[in-house]
Amino acid sequence: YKRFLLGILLISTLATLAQNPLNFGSNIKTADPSAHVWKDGKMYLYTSHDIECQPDFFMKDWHVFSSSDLVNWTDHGACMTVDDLTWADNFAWAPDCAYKNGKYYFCFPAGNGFKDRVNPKNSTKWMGIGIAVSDSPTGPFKDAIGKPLWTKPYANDPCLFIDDDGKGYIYFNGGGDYLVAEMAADLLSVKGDLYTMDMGGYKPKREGPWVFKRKGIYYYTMPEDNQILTYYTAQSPKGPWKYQGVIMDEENDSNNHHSIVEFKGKWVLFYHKWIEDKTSDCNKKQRVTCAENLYFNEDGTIQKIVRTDK
Ligand code: FUB
Repeated sequence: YKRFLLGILLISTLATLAQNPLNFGSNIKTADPSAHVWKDGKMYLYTSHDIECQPDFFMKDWHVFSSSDLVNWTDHGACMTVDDLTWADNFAWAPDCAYKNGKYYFCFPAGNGFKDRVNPKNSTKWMGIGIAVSDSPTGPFKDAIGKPLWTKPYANDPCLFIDDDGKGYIYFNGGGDYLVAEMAADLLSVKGDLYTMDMGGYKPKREGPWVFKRKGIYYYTMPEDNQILTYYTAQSPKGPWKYQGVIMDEENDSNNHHSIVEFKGKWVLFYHKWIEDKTSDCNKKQRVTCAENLYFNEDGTIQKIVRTDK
């Protein structure tokens, strides 16, 4: 009888762990997860949203999900859409969120125009980064400045990092350089110039930076060549950065946007993977959010992660 009970326990544990892609309770396709653990100890994921069959990542809204155990998720719905903006009508791409002085700052890229792949000179596509604020981690978020933080360079994929001293830094994909800007104290504008960081001479094409701090070390992580997750470390939030290696290999020759956060004493990597959606007539740009445990070595280096279905 004891063995039978143990067997049942084992099966139910395995069933609970089998959770990649994360089960958000619907067929929604999400990408670019930015993970944060706020004051209530819950994990919050801010994601972009793939719309079926849209060309060139035409995306219209951002979503929030929360969980106390990373298995059972609450879908809080869209926290903002491009319809809420006066300065953009498309490209609701990879967002981030930060908390400061009782408010949540949703940092998002959006844009307009289109990319002409046949005659690139006819392209009108433009993207910038905005800031929206809410008293709640799940929104709704309201555009706080009514315009992008800047119009040049073209910018997307922001990571809004708040250091232990309360200073905010925005890292982003901006016209091909590894850029950072310090934020003003109210997080509603940039203080000073955009700063090109020293990456130690190693400069692959990249998007989706994610910065976090652990034991006094700053980690700059990114999908190198938009696909392979790699990381750098530094002693200051603006670098200089030292290349450290690969966190996760690419899969299906597709992009992989991620975030890394500590949750209940363990570190977790969130990322998206591309799937063939058999329920859809169109398999383009169908991404789903996944998670893996992430482990550090004694010296602060990160152990390489192999994708799992759990
Ligand atoms: O989801 C749209 C774009 O694809 C993101 O902004 C990039 O990081 C890539 O994941």
